[in-house]
Amino acid sequence: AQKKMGLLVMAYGTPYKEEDLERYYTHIRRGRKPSDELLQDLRDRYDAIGGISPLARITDDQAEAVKNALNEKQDDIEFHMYLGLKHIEPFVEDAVAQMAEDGIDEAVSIVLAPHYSTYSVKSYNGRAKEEADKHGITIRSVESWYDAPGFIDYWKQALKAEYGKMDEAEKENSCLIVSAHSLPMKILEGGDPYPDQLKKTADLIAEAAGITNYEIGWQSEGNTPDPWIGPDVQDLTRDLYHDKGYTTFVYAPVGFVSDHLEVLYDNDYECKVVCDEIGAGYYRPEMPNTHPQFIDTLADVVLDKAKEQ
Ligand code: FEC
Repeated sequence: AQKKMGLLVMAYGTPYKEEDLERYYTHIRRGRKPSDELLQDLRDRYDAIGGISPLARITDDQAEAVKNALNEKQDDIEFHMYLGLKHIEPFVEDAVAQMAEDGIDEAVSIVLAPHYSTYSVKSYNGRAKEEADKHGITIRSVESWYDAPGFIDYWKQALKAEYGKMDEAEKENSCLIVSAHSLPMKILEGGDPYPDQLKKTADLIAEAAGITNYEIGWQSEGNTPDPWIGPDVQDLTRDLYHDKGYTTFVYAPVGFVSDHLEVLYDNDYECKVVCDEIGAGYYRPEMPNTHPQFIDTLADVVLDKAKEQ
């Protein structure tokens, strides 16, 4: 008989409608209500990308697609998918409690973010485990998949498509900026692997795509007094233009996997504004979303974890 296993897919979450904005933002700020000014600023950014973020639908589609890919590629395990979000319902805890109700006692979890950090993946996994322990569920957690061959190959193809739009002169004067969400510098004190993993992804995709001009950048840093990991992608763009004379920039926000605010606004608006100001070309490859190769890669990563003894 097929073994029944839970598949816990965890992701950031996004407001479903305008009214959700304040409680969502409050949750991100660990319970501290944002000021009217901060809230308005966030509302303006969502408005600039056309209202609420497409993230909710994309996350649902990704999770469903990974489950389908898993159930199609093998017959030993029947995967039942549960979506657990970090900052809005269904919360990670809701998903695990639902698993328990459905009689699932074993699960594999994966976060829809490639790089491990104490701030992100560790906190998702910790929340899942804490709830699972209450119900006697065993969860094996995928910790990172930033170097999965299919993930690197996805970006190679996506980059080739972008560079294919350029003429030779443009290509020669172009620089690839590979980025992830910035985090407070204090994570580095504990030896967090996040920056090294981003560098590894950058090296692998640049090598695969045959790109020699590339730099690491950080984006979307929060509105707090702490210092955040840099260089910020906008500052980096200006510096590279002034110091190295690049006139075309290609942004690969590989720390994210979907079209959402942090890409559609922070890259496609904010970085584009900088490029327009200095008269440089702006390119941003398509995000993985539900690209079949990307989904298949996540399914493989989950399956490896499911089969670990
Ligand atoms: O709705 C959407 O389309 C956007 C969803 C969204 C994603 C995302 C990914 C990550 N974040 C990470 C860390 C932080 C830290 C803070 C922070 C703040 C925000 C705010 C919004 C927001 N994040 Fe986010 N993030 C998304 C949305 N994030 C909105 C609040 C306004 C702002 O600062 O822009 C700072 C918290 C604080 O103030 O104390 C830290 C990390 C990721 C990538 C990993 C993951 O997806 O889990 C890390 C998507």
